[in-house]
Amino acid sequence: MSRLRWVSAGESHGPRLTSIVEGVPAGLPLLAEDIDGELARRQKGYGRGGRMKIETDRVEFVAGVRGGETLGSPIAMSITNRDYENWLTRMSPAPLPATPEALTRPRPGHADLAGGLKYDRQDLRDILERASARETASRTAVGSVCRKLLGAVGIDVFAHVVSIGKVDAESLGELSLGEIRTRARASELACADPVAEPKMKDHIRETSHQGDTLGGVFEVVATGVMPGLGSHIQWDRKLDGRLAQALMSIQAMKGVEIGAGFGAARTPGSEVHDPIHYNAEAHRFWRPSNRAGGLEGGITNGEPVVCRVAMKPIATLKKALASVDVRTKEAYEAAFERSDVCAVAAASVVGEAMVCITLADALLEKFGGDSMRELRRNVDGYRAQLAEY
Ligand code: EPS
Repeated sequence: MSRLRWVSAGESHGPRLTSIVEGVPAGLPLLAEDIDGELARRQKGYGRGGRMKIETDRVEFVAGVRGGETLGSPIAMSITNRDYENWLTRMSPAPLPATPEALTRPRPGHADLAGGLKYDRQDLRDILERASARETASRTAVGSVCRKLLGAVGIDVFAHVVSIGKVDAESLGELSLGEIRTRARASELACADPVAEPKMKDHIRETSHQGDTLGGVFEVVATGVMPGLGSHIQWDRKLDGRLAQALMSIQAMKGVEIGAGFGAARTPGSEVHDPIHYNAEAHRFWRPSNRAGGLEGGITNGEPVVCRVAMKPIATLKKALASVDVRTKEAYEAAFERSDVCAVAAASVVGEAMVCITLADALLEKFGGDSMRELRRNVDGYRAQLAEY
């Protein structure tokens, strides 16, 4: 039922990243700046490695946008890998020297070995180049287009980091979602708790000195979402399942929770489900709590959509783990490549992008729209219908 199709191509140290998104209505105002701002957010964050000093990601529209507006045709975008010029002898599409230096010691936790076995490659660079989280720049670009579309109908998506390693953000319960958003945007770690943030930084610094890496958990929140996106009628139309798939597909993610998530399994039902009230003046139903995370039966219920995502520590370690050379079968320590120590803040921006893409798809599925005028009219009509329900 997908109304939005997108695909990306590009290796981490290849010439560029390319993405194509099809299904965006005509007449959506869209500027390169809209996307570049999000690309820059993804590149920031305390704990990133040397690569981010090389790259300054900028999008170039190659198709689908004219005069600052979408045409309704596929939108193609390109982001240059500035690092490519340092990798010409190793990454050129033309035949490489007879004995290019091969990466033959798979790094535990990466796609190296599983991908090498599957694709029958013994130079594991052939796998890691595409498995790399550099690809998330493409996701962010596509997500920014979707963010603009959602913004046009009053939906906003933001993320904040709730833990790094063993340091948790606390006392967020007192804050409104708007305050959490503002504080997270101002934080180098996308963390809304100003007490926890320096502790998280210390934790990252100490872990880095030990040659180790850290994961964490971020939460993505969508506000302004109308009830009725997704559907209970078929397994693959349930929006909670689609969000989980989209978020889990981000490199290094190991868990996704919606609303109370795993906590709900340890709590009696009377403390998990959200009572229903009606505001006659506003002609709308409302809930005093949102433990469902805005989704019941795979359908949005009008409350904010809340997803939490667990990221494992980055797998490239200075403190290398045991591995085996795939050519000689001798035991070795895994190869070390330049890497980040902690990329949870960056991953939270990618999480926003994946939620934007999934919600935009569900929005177009419900409301259709070849043009923005048509989409807006359909959304307005539905909102009027809800008020009369
Ligand atoms: C990554 C390894 C590092 C990160 C990279 C993801 O790159 P390099 O191997 O060039 O040092 O910087 O992330 C990005 C390039 C990016 O744009 O986020 C990996 O192995 O996944």
